[in-house]
Amino acid sequence: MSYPEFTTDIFNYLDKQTLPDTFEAAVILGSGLGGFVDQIKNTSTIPYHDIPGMPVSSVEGHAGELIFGKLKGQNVMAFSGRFHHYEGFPFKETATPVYIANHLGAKKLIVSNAAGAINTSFSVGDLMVIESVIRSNVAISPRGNKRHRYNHHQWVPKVRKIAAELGLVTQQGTYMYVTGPNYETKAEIRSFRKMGADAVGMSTATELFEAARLDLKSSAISLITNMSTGVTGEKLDHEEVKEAADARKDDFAKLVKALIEKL
Ligand code: CYT
Repeated sequence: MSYPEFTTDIFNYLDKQTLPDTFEAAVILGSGLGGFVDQIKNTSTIPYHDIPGMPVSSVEGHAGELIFGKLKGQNVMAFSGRFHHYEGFPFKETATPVYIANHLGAKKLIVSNAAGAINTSFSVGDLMVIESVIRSNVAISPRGNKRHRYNHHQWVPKVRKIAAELGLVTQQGTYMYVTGPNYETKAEIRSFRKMGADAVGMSTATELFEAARLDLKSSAISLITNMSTGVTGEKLDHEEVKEAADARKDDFAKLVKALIEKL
């Protein structure tokens, strides 16, 4: 298995902790979706800043935590707080949770994010299962691989079936990755729509890319927290993103729980 060098210290530290040999799933929690960890039982929490070599987030109040515990009797780990390229992390560091998940024996990875809708038939609060990814910055691969591959798309029909069984309606679509940190311009959104994108966000692409490289089965869900710039003519703000995430957090938790069990 090949991991970037900075993971050595992280793995050494985690290998000294008393942890299960395998985990049914690892979950990366997007903006406003951190409340999911309340679902996990018998938790033990490691703050990111206790882990030597772990990237340290610059965003105030978002130091981040790695949570281990049980969900429906199965071992899970959750990353509350991820690493965005716009915070200054090199792309390979934005995939740190993926390296950790794979190293600690996670059988699958569930990635979530808050995203803006480009597709005008979407609504705030929709859950979009990510089918494919467009990278506004095609240099996001941390390792300079010529070939790109993903595996999350394989699981889209199954994810949507699991959601439907819970009575949850989902969208399916293409996630446009932008580096951020600022929201997109109206013209950018218009051009992304022409390119075939359904939602836009500033995370997830590198994580999915690296999961596939490590043969870690992955699936990704966007929570539509706002219509993207120019769709409604209203101004975007971070509060709106948080409110939308809050309103759907129970359904999101229900879906992730079912995916951990059934995917
Ligand atoms: N919304 C979001 N763009 C948006 O419009 N959550 C990320 C990026």
